[in-house]
Formats: sequence, structure tokens, C-alpha cells
Amino acid sequence: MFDFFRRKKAQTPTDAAKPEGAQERYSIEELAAAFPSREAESDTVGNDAAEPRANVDAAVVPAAPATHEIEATRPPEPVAEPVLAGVAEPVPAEVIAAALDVEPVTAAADPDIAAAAPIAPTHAVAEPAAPGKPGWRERLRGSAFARSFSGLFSRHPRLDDDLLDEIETALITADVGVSATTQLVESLRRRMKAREFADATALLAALRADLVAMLTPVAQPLHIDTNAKPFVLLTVGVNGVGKTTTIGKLAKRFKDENRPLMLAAGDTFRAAAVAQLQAWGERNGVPVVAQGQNADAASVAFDALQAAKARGTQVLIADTAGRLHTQQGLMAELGKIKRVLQKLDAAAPHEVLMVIDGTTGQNALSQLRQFHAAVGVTGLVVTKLDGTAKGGVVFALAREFGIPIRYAGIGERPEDLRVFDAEAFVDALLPESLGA
Ligand SMILES: Nc1nc2c(ncn2[C@@H]2O[C@H](COP(=O)(O)OP(=O)(O)OP(=O)(O)O)[C@@H](O)[C@H]2O)c(=O)[nH]1
Ligand SMILES: [Mg+2]
Repeated sequence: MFDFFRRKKAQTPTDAAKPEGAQERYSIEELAAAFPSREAESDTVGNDAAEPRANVDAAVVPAAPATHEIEATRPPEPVAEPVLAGVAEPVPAEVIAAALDVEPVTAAADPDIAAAAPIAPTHAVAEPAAPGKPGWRERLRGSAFARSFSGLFSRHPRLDDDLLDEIETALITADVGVSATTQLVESLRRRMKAREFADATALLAALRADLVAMLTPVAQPLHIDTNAKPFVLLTVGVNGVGKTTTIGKLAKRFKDENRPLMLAAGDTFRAAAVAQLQAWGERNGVPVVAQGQNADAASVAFDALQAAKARGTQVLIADTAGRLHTQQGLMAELGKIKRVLQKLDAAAPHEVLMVIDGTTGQNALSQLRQFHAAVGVTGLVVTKLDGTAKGGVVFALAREFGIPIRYAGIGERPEDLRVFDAEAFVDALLPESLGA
């Protein structure tokens, strides 16, 4: 019966990979205030057996614009002798400008400067304070979640089954998923029958509280364990979800926290992917370890971890190529990256951060299921929640997996990554004023 109400067909990973189209945009100030700062807590991942290292090609970092595209096929495995690549040559300012579509930057990244930076405190640097809930409602009103509910309570001010049916439809339409929706609506129905709610506004308040309660257990910020030397963060996800952009945002965040940081260009499918990461490194003054296109991703990760250890780097973030969760060979490659890292540090990667496109819909569930089986996901970033994202899939993910949601992506700029906050998120999607 729920399918009847679905107004948008379920998206495929390929859909998720499409560039953002003509969606509603908000100013940076508005978006910056929409997700508040939170302090971090810890999470680590277990180990598997080690695996011999793969052979690789020598380092080449061609210049190319950072266009986003889907890679349908995989290039053949390289067969050359192993080569330990050092930190990649700085990319010319014009190349970076082309990759980021910005004015050329003159200051080059200096690995030694980054490596010599003082050890940071464990706690995150404060972000701009949110101006209050009314501002939040204004900013995320473009979400399909907010739009599904808008007008619902004024159309159905009476506490009856019609109201519950409308809520059920709105939740399903916003991608909350059938099981989470059923749980929420049945709880409301039980309490309505027990005359717990004086009016529809009271029912909305109960729904908001239930939604917050669903997300609170997974709203666990990332904590960088400074005893890990370095703390290795491996990013994974399907094509075009925002992995590399998220790494760039994290690089800025960690740099602002004065953490010695290094990036590994583990997406070796496309030359542009390496250039894209290097551009982010350059922008933030962070060294990037890279090899040539078609190099073995596990080898890049191995080299980077060796370099990070040698330099006393505190955090190493490894990029990986986007891959469909249905491509068994590519999924297995992730396991290999993990095992190769563990040859140098049995506890690495300390965080496997899966990036999920907030506009993907219920397909995100099968994505996470497959990635978790392949590499053991320990944290999530949900991106593209700005604009037209439905947002409801966050509830489905929380209910189904209980994996911590570390960050929310709310735009394309470096500062558009916010520590995930359950109350702020629910308040933005479902303002209490709807019931008025
Ligand atoms: N609006 C919006 N756009 C985002 C966000 N995060 C990433 N993007 C955009 O999404 C597109 C894809 O981002 P990438 O970082 O290249 O994605 P990726 O996962 O690294 O892609 P592949 O490496 O090709 O798999 C880019 O145009 C980004 O600017 C976000 O939070 N909001
Ligand atoms: Mg990428």
C-alpha cells in the first residue's frame, strides 16, 4: 500500500552519482548556522589478516579538471615492480584553479609545515553558533521532508485516523522507509487512542520527540584517537556521493584543529580524481600522497601510511574510487586496502567512513549493507542535505543499522560539513510551528 504514495521512484546509485541539478540554494551564512558544533567521541575498527602488497606504477599526477563522472568499468591491474611514492609534487596553481573552478592559489602546500604543526587538542574548534530554531526551519524548508508535512496539520487539525494516514504518507514520501514509518505511526496511534494528545500540535510534538529518539543513539561524533599514530580514516561509498569533497572539508576541519594531516589519493581510476584531491590538499596546505592513474589503490594507501608514520602525522585520510555496491570485484578491493593497511598498523583503519548521498532514497540501505559487509563501516557522512534532499533516509539508516552518523554535508564549500546533531536535524526537517 505504501508504494501507492511514493511520488518519486527509488533512486539507483547511478542516480546518486548525477550532479546536483537546479536545486534550491541557501547562503553560506544560512547553512553554516543550520548545523551546530559538537565535540567528538571515539570509535575504532577491528582487524583482519594481512595480505601481500600489490605492485604499482610510478607516481604521475596529471592535471585535469575535477569533473564528476561515473566509472562503469575498471582498468586492468598494473604489474610493475612496487614503488614507494613519496608525497606528490605540488600541483601548479592553474591546475588547481581549473580543478576547483576558482581563482589560482599562490601558496603551495608544504608537507613539512603540515607535519611540524603542533599536536591539537582532542576537542573540535567551535563553529559559528546557530541563531535559533526559527532560522533552521527557514534554511531547510527546501527538503522534501519539510514539504511533505507543510500544510498537513492545518488540513487535518482533528485527531483521527485520517491525520495518521496523512502522516504515514508524508513519512514514506520523505524516504523514512516502511518499517521506521510503521513504528512511528503505530506508536502515535496507540497514544492517540489512549487520549494522550490534547490536539494535533501535541501529536506533532510527540512525533518530533520520537524522531529525535530514533537518531540520538547514532549521533556520535568522530573522535580522533591521538594514540593512533596516525589515526587512519578510510572513506568509501558509491560514485559521486561526495567522498572527495568530504575529505576536503575534513582536511579543513582537522587543519583548523592544528592536527598534522596527510591525504592519500586512493582513487586511481581517473587522473582527475587525483587532481581533485590534490587541489583540496593545496587549498588547505595538506600533503597528498599519490601515484599514477591505474596504480593499485591498496599500494597508495600503504605508501601513505608509511609516509604518515615517518612524519609523525596525526591523521591520514584515504580517498577511494566510487564503486557500485553490486560490483563484487570492486567491493573486494576495499577489503584488500584494509588488510594492506593492517600490515603496518593492526588497528588501521581506525575509522571506515561511508559517505551517503542524502538524495539517494531507500537505495542507501542496500549500499550500506554491502559496504558494511565488505569493509566494516564504522561511521557515516550523509551529504547533500541542503537543497532538495528528502532527509528521511537518515531515519531508515539509523533504525536499520545503528551505525554512528558522524557528519552532515550541507553544501559544497569547505565549511559545509557539520557534526551530526539529532535535535537540530529533526527541528530543521519538521518544525514545531507546523502544528500551529
Ligand atoms: N549540494 C551539495 N553538493 C555536494 C555535497 N557534497 C558533495 N557535493 C557535490 O557532489 C559532487 C560529487 O562530489 P565528489 O566529492 O566528487 O564525490 P565522490 O564521491 O568523490 O565522487 P567519485 O570519486 O566520482 O565517486 C560534487 O559536485 C560536489 O561538489 C553537499 O553536501 N552538498
Ligand atoms: Mg572522489
